Amino acid sequence: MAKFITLEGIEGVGKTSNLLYIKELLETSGHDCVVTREPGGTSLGEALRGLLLSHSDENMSPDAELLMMFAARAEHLSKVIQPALTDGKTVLCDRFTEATYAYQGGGRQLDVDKISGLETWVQGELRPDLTIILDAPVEIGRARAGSRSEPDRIEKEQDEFFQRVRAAYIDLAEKNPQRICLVDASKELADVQQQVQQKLVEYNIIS
Ligand code: T5A
Repeated sequence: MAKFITLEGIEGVGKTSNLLYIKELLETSGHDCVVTREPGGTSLGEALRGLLLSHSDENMSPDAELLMMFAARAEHLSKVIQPALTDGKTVLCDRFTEATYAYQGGGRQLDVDKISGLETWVQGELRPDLTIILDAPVEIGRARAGSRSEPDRIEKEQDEFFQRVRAAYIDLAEKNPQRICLVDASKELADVQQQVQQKLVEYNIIS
């Protein structure tokens, strides 16, 4: 029964709004769920998240950013994700390595081989059973996210950065259709939730 499910997308596209809904669907189907997030999910990971997202004017080097994402991930896998899966629990994670391919690979334009090397080192063979990418045009995500607090360090990037992030996500879904899918998140929340439910059925996570 244990499954590893991740939720992805550009800023403001509705991950937080859909996370609880997915958890409820999973629990109704008998999954014992652990909900977590990246960067974060452990005390070290949350401390790294604070450094990664803090309102700093310092120009963090892209390599340092990449390595911190994977440092947080190594801790998260060892302390939370692997133990939960071993225990038969389903892990529902707000962002994971596909975010690194999209943000550090697409957005920052880092060499994808660096990312896949770290992915193999930190994760071995482990990949999510299903990654749902909530996809919407950058303007929509920006407008939704903009109604909240002051932007964090990554949210301060220009639209072109997020266009590259979105394109990288779409590319990941096209290249890995057996475990990564896109949902049209530009629609109303009820419609998005219906699409999400269909994907969970289609990928045999719930019946
Ligand atoms: N990061 C992360 C990397 O660069 N590399 C990595 O490897 C990893 C793991 C993390 C940041 O770190 C980066 C990516 C991120 O920049 P985060 O908190 O996970 O940050 O991500 P954010 O994208 O900042 O999360 P947000 O909270 O901004 O976006 P959500 O969760 O997608 O959006 P949500 O649900 O809060 O919705 C935003 C607003 O829109 C409304 C909601 O009510 C809310 O007001 N809304 C809708 N309105 C209309 N129609 C719909 N369908 C709606 N859905 C939501």
